[in-house]
Amino acid sequence: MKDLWSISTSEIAGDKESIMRRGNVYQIANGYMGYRGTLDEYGPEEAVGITLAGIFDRVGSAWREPVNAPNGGFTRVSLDGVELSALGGKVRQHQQTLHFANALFERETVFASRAKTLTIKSSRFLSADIPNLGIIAFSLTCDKAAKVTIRTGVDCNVWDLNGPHLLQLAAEKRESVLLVQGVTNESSKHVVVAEAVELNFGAETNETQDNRNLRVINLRAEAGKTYRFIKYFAVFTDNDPVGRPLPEAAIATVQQARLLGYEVCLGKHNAEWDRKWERCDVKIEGDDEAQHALRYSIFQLLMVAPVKGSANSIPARALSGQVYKGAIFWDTEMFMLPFFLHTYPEKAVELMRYRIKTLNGARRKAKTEGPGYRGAFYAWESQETGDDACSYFNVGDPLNGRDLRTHFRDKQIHISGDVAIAMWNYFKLTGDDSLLLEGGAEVILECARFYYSYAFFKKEKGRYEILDVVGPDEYHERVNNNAFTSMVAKETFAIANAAVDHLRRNHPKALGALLTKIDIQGELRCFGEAEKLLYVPAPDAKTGVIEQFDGYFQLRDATVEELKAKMVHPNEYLGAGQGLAVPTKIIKQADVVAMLNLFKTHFSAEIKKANWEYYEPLTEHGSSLSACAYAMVAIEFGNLAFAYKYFLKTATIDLEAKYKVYVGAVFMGGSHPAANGGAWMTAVLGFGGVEADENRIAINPRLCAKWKSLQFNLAYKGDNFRIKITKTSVTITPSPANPREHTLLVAGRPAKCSPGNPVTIKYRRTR
Ligand code: IFM
Repeated sequence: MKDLWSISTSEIAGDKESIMRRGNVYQIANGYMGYRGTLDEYGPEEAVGITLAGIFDRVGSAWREPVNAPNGGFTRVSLDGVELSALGGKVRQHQQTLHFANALFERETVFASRAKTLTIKSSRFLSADIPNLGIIAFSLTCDKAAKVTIRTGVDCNVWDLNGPHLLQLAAEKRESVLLVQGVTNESSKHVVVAEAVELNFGAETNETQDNRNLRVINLRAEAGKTYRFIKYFAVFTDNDPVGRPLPEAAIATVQQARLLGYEVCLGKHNAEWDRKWERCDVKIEGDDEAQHALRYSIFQLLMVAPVKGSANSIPARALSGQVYKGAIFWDTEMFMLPFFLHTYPEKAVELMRYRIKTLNGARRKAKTEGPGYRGAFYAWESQETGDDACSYFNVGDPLNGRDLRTHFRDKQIHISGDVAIAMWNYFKLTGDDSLLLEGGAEVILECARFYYSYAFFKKEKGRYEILDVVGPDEYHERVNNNAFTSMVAKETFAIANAAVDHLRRNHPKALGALLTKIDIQGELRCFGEAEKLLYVPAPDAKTGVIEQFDGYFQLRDATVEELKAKMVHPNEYLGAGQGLAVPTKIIKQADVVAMLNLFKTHFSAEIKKANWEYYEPLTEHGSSLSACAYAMVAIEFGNLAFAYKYFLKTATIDLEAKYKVYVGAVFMGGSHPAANGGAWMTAVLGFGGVEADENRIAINPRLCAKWKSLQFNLAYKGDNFRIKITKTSVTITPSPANPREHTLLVAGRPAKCSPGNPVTIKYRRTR
């Protein structure tokens, strides 16, 4: 039977591409850093990476990217003078496992050399309790007496796409702790790694060569005896508010951990993970494949969720490396946030604080990006300051190496509305308006201000239009009246008006101060008018189909297969100036369908069906965000079989690791947290039929054929509920700690839920 809490393999990934994919699939992370799923003895060639959240660097004119820390987890062993590596052709047996329950990576490898075997075992975790800390238990056993040398310590030869990022690297040993310090090239931020061991065998010397700070332990290993040691490493940077020199903080962290010992540290780490799963696990009865893939997806999100107080967000490739510049896209607000909002609001608040922290960057972008733009134009690819990391030439042509002009940065303006909607959803679902007062309302108003400065009033039509944009379908650039973008802009005006109303009623003083601070009083009236008069393409009266943008219906008919057959390079980009998709109706990803999903209560099931049927055959699904949007809309009109197929596609994206790793000439390989969030959304909001707003939670279940039951937790306005859905009933168990009664709507019927008392409501499947 499949273990639903782990993944495992006995194969060694040998070629570059497989090593890269394996490193993503088996990564561990704790929000502060991600450690790729590579083996202890690997180096930069095998893309070992300890990628740090929220610290970026740029070398020359190359793309700015997150910094990888020196590898404090490095260990390499020699047997009778022969250095062992899983890639060295001496492996007799290998097994590696990643445990979802506590993000523990284990490997066991048996090497055979000169008639002797040596078994290496290691278990590694990044502490969920102390974010700067990583711990590895390492052991080796020889079947015959042998001379063994262990080199363990900190390897500064880090994998970089556009590095090197750390300059002035200095290595030393303070008492028994190895220390490495460096500064980033662009903004001189310090990065410090300390390593301590708990080791009581062999003779130890120190070796600082080849850019490594190592202990060399020589021992005469006895036959059959196991030699075990524990490594503790800590990473600190100038982003950590430690209030003392970073080396001191790093040394103290590893020394304290060593004092506590492996078991105690692991126990604390496990306790944190138990709490995460207690709140966030989803149980599917009757479908192990779906259960496993969904759990892996949730696991990925939990691992990379920002550390408390960091105001960091989650990059589009999470912490799986420097890919995609470690940048934060709309992926976070639209695809990951719902999971955190519904299960783990303490993480959602960090994601939203990140947008408050980067508001000034968004203001700078508005000022510099276009004529007369005002307010907040959020970065398409956002890093630590909120200035845009997206280049005007963001895709390379794999045929000739030339840069292609793309308009992701300057025209994909829906990003600001995505942020505003997310900010408002945080308030609606948590009931907590403190974030609005902390800067959230300012974000919303500045986003509305941006759209007002961008919108064009067509006198002859008496309406505002949003012109010259790129919607989610990036294959068609600079289009007018893109339905998704216009709808998001309209909603932003509505939210701005609602936020002002809320503050006026509840925090009039704070509202007054905010309006004065950003000098926006005079514009509020305009937002009201824009909310009413902003044009959004409507469903066609006959067909119900919404035109994706002006003129879309006039584009050439084509099929995805036809375009693919015309490609002259496997990584060819289908958009930008001359892309094959540009003159055709072929779209990159859900666009109108993404809108129908985001604004699901605005449209009937018939409209959803009509648009889904029209657009799905025209969609390349060239982005990992696409499948879940199509799955969720399919559920809305009852195509559960399709939805299930696309749910699996989304949920297994990183398990199967078969996604494309090049967009044009640009390497994009890494994990896909937005798809992970999409898997959760499809299961809980889609099949579970959960729909929460500021007034209530409604549950309209549409379980797919295979699922006997679906169980999950919901956090709502500070209270918690456990929900179990079967094919005929919904059982709601409100937490006994809830301070009040709630009324949930189950298949349209009110269910009174008082603290601690389970309620079961029978329902009939309508589709
Ligand atoms: O944000 C997405 C975009 O919509 C399509 N290309 C990939 C980006 C990051 O996932």
